[in-house]
Amino acid sequence: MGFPKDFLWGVATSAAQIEGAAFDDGKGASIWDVFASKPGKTFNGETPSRACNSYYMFDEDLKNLKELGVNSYRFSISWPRVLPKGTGKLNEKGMDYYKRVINGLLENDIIPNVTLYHWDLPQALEDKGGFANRDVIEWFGEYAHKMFVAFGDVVPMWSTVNEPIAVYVGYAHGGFAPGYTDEKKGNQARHNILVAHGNAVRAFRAENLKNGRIGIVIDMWKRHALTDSEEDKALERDEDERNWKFYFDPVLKGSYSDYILTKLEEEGTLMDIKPGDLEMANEPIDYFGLNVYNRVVVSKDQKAIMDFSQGGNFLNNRTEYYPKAVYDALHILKDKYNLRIPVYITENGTYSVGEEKVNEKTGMIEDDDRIRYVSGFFSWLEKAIDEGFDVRGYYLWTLMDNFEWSAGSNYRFGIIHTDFDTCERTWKKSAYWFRDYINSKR
Ligand code: IFM
Repeated sequence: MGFPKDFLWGVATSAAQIEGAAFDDGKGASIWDVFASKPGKTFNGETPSRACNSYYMFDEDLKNLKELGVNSYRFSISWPRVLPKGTGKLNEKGMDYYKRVINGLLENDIIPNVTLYHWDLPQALEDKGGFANRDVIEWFGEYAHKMFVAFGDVVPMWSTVNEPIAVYVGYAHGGFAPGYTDEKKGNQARHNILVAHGNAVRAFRAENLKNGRIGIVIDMWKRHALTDSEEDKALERDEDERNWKFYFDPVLKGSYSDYILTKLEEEGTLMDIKPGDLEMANEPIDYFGLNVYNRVVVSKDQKAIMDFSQGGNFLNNRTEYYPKAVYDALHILKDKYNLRIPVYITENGTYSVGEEKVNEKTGMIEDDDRIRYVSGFFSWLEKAIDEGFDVRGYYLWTLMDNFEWSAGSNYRFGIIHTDFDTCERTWKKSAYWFRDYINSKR
């Protein structure tokens, strides 16, 4: 069996990470433009103002997509580029850019898979409370509606939100924009984004788009207790609940677990949940977008964790080589959530810290670690498909090295190298490998 012939093979990116042109052609500031410009927030103070300059270099990116042979490209629309104030009047120049991207893809038989929200809230809305303000449910609904009206007849795949956990990191931990460290605000923000997701799904249904499908993208970093001790098992449960289950439960079951509600109540950080919120978050979707990179091994015993992370099966970046993460995640979706809709792996990949070395003989970046990781992942994915899991596509993160949020240009996830001085793109060994791999599966 193996991968079906009509499987979607793609690469994924996001607007703030690649576009640049942060203040051009009427674009409004995003929370990342503002956050990154504050001292100490990102690697070397880098900002998304130029990133990969894809706003001006999309033709070259399209050429790379064609040469890779992908049949789908996952990218996001920058909310402040099309609605500089977050609501109200559309910015036609911003809309023209996405028309060009979508038409370019369609003319080359590459299916556009559009994410509405990949972390770049208009600062104008943040000034009104951002995701911590319930009005975001309506703001997001309005933005989504406008995009469905404009592009719904030509874009067949949509996702509302990419990794809702990012708003929690931004409001509760401060590592991401907008940079608050307020646990209660973080919980409210992550609840509100899930309700906003459901509101966007309703806006999509209202358009009655015959050929379009909509889903959400959520990441799973399954915790694994290092030992069988009661303490480690309790830690595994607690971290699972606070991390991925917080999002999976409302979206797929329409509820939060008693465990998390009790914990947050005890901690005094429980969010306000209004009647109807959970029904909205649980609005039926057409597919599930699963981002899966790795598992996280946990233990109360920090020394044991240190010993574990110095063990054998690790990549050069010191992350564990555990490609079975995808198989585990698919099992959870089937066994614990009884998922009956198709799954797309909407992100997976790995990174180098700093520049990868060019092999002097071949003149190429030989990123064998990335090839090892992704090919291991494909083996587990193929096994799952052979066992009957309905997985219909895979998007590698990412097309090219880009603005990796707080880590700026220091974490390089691309299969294509970006020179951040010149914005020149150069294929790494993994790009050739990926091209050949996906072509061999057709
Ligand atoms: O770069 C990010 C992306 O924006 C969301 N998912 C994880 C990627 C790698 O960290």
